[in-house]
Amino acid sequence: MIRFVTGNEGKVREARAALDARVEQFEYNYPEIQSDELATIAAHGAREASREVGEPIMVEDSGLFVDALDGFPGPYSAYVEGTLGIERVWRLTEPETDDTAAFRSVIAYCEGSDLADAPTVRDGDPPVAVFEGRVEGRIVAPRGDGGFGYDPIFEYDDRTFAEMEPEEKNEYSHRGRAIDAFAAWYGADR
Ligand code: ITT
Repeated sequence: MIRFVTGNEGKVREARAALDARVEQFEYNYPEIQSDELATIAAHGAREASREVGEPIMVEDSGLFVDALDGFPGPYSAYVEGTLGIERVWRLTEPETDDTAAFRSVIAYCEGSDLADAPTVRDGDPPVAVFEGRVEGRIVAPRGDGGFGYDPIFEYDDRTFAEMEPEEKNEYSHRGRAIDAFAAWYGADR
């Protein structure tokens, strides 16, 4: 059983859809460091949480990167969602000619022991394996009431993520892709 340390139930629903019952939500409010790099934030969070929660453990850090806004809100997406709100992020983008954006996700996983067979490992104590996923789309006026967070303003192939069923969003989404990369390494037999 992997403990997914997050306060975000939307993330847990999506991880479960891809990894079955092998994921259990664990709420532990670890201090999130500030960095421009999602992998640095996620790896640091996994180390902090593993000391408190034990292992195996998974932390995910994600964000929306709007091209016309030079990647804003990026690693600050949760803060901006809570302060400006998603509609104002759409309004900031609306006057721009370029409406493209990407969601990015980094999963950090540690189980205490050596992870040398993982494709990307951040050395440290304990070592942390990281898996990344990314999806490109467009920022649009809010539509749909599924999903969570910025889903209503992120359009992929003519529909927003909030207009898709969770399984369908998982097929295309940054988190779905990061989880697939993780699952391909983690395997079915643990
Ligand atoms: P934890 O840190 O507890 O896991 P969080 O929601 O604070 O939960 P992050 O720090 O990783 O997560 O912030 C990610 C932000 O990006 C947050 O505002 C999310 O709503 C948003 N986000 C991430 N993935 C998303 C997705 O698939 N759809 C919509 N918004 C997403």
